[in-house]
Amino acid sequence: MSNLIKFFVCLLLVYSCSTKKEETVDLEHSNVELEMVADLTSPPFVPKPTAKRKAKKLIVDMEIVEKEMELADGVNYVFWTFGGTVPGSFIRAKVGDEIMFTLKNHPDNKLPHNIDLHAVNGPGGGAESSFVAPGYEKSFSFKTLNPGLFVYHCATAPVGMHIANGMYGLILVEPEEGLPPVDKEYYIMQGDFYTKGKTGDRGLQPFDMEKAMAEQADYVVFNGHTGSMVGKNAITAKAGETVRLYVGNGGPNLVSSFHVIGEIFDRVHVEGGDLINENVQTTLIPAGGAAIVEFKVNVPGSYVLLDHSVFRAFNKGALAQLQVSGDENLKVFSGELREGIYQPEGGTIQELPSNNEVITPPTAVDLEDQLAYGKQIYMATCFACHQSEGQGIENVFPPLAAADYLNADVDRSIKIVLQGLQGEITVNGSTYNNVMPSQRLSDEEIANVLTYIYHSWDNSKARVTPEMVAKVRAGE
Ligand code: HEC
Ligand SMILES: [Cu+2]
Repeated sequence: MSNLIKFFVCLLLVYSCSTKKEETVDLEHSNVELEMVADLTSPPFVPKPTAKRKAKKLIVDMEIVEKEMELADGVNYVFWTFGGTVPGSFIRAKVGDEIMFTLKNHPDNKLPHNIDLHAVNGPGGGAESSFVAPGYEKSFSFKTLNPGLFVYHCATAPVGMHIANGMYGLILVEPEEGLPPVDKEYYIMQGDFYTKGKTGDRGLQPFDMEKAMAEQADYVVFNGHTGSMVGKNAITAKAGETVRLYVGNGGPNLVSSFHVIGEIFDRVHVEGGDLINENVQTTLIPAGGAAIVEFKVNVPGSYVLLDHSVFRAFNKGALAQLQVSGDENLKVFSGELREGIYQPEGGTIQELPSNNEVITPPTAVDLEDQLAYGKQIYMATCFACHQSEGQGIENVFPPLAAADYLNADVDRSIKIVLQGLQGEITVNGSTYNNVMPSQRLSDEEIANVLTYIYHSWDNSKARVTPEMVAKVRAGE
């Protein structure tokens, strides 16, 4: 009997011990919880609500990736991205969070970048602390003082070019009590794109600085692609559900007149802030701004999201679909449903033969070969910045046409292509202080492209051989 009592006492002890242990484990656990790794999502998805959690140290790890992706059907573009997507990964924080931000620049990237978050109170929005070269990472921290939906973007010169190439995204700072729960949440961001070719021209399209400066967009798209949320990629909801859209506008130039055909926004957080407007048809989203729109979908069907500057929607790509399933509600809507009224008109999809210039670097046997191969490399690599006739762009990219700086020193030009260039230089009497990335080209390719440049546009007709490049590469 007493043995049995002992046994029970023991059992109780063990039990209380173990519960105690659990308690201490729990405490430790909640200490760890004070630091939390942020869940980052790709568009059109957003991370889980912060709900009622307390403010924390929030660790955000983001990697910049420069990569070729499709911009429209048959049209490719080299995007510069935060996290591999356009727009970049969605960050969801809470007011009072201390964000420990680490920005990594992938070693295969060609350019330095940084990040300016509009949610930051501090110089440059983080841009100065986060400037990072390929292969490096930078960390900085900031406290989220204001709730709201904020844009982040790269702010490395030329800033417009970095943004035009897709370097923007959204960070949501939820109020202390969180946002009211809804059934569906999505992440949408508009951006305007400028290509060398016309809207719809196939193949790999380089960025066009002149069109960007003239604000003549070839494409205006949601989430980096004309079809990002169309057809099988449409975002979805069920009839009767509440939908919240986090809508940003990366620009670089255009303002968005955001509208959903067949819906009225029950609530709009105007400009992403605290001001709430109700029963809104179209909300204006500035470049570098955002809005939170909320509505209840009452009846099933296909709802088109667009920039109501309609040529952008139907001819340049700023069009997406919300597909709502469920039962009819004839009290709310009983019109005849016809499919295919609002479809993109295909201005962006032209049946042109693909003239994607492939650069296979054959060995040049004579000057004529060198000029031909050199031109291909120029058009694929240097042209985006130095322009088609080597004329450059005032204050941003120096000219290579009749350029005193270029003609003064051939070895120096080789070195610039091999290693890149930054710091102030003077070309034909104008100063430039910018960054040229090093170019990943072979000795032969560098010899050809420089020979082509020296033989074009009133330059000195110097001839560059692969041996000369090899010597400079070896540091001789
Ligand atoms: C991303 C833009 C960019 C690309 C691509 C680029 N450059 Fe440059 N380049 C620049 C910038 C910016 C400068 C000036 C840097 C400075 O201010 O220090 C420059 C300077 C130069 C210079 C010296 C200044 C002059 O006018 O003579 C040469 C030579 C040059 N680049 C050649 C090339 C060649 C050849 C290519 C292609 C293989 C190329 N660049 C690709 C941006 C670029
Ligand atoms: Cu950048």
